[in-house]
Amino acid sequence: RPIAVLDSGVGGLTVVKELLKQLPQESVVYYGDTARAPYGPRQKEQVVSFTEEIIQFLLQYDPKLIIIACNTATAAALEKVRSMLDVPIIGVIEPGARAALKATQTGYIGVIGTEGTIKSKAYDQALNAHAKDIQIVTQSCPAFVPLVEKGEYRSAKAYHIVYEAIGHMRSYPIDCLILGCTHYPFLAETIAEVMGEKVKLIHSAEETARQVQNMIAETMMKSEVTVSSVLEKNRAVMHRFICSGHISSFRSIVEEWL
Ligand code: DGN
Repeated sequence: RPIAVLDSGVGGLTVVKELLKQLPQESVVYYGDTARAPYGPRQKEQVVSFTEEIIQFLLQYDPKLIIIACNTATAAALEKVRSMLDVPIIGVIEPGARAALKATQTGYIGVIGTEGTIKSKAYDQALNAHAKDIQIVTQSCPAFVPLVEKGEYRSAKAYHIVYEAIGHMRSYPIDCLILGCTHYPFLAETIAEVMGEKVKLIHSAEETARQVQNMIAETMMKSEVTVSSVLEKNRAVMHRFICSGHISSFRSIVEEWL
């Protein structure tokens, strides 16, 4: 049974990349809603209904676990869809928040994401659920996703745009900055240059894959070795990538990023 991953477009491939690295024995089925991306500026109700639709579609692959690999969709829809499903489902917000809480020493955590994610306050809630004395500084960065999709990660223009958006965050004693959007890991070097070396960047994708690894290990420990699990272990690993928009640009991004 594969791990199903969904995203508004190509950004969730950063989570797939981590899964392939950390869990090479697992099959993945990925759905990128490229025809309707970006989700960032959309109304919450619309993001919820798109997410529900995609999950219904992915259930035909009988996934062992579903990952909403999009911060905007996690913020809008995770709670609702979780209550409707028997399959375990996780988002990318909780793992990122947990990693930041573990890493911070000053108690000041920065969060950057799309307008939808920042407006939802989902990271604030996830951080405050575990620690009350944390100071959270948030900033939406609508210019970052288009920058990444144009392949501008390290240019002077990229530095200027990143500086304009988050340079002011340096006036707080932030020691952790959550990259709360699937696309931002591509800008990590530029973001690090702007924020300075004392700020640790938290990659939600990496943390999410780690949580999946723990969940799978736990289930394996709980279940006895049955004939079907032995058979499953011996099955070939297969990855499937599906998108709602044009296949050619999606295919070339999958090939380039993975
Ligand atoms: N995947 C989205 C996110 O992580 O918030 C970014 C792309 C978008 O839909 N704006």
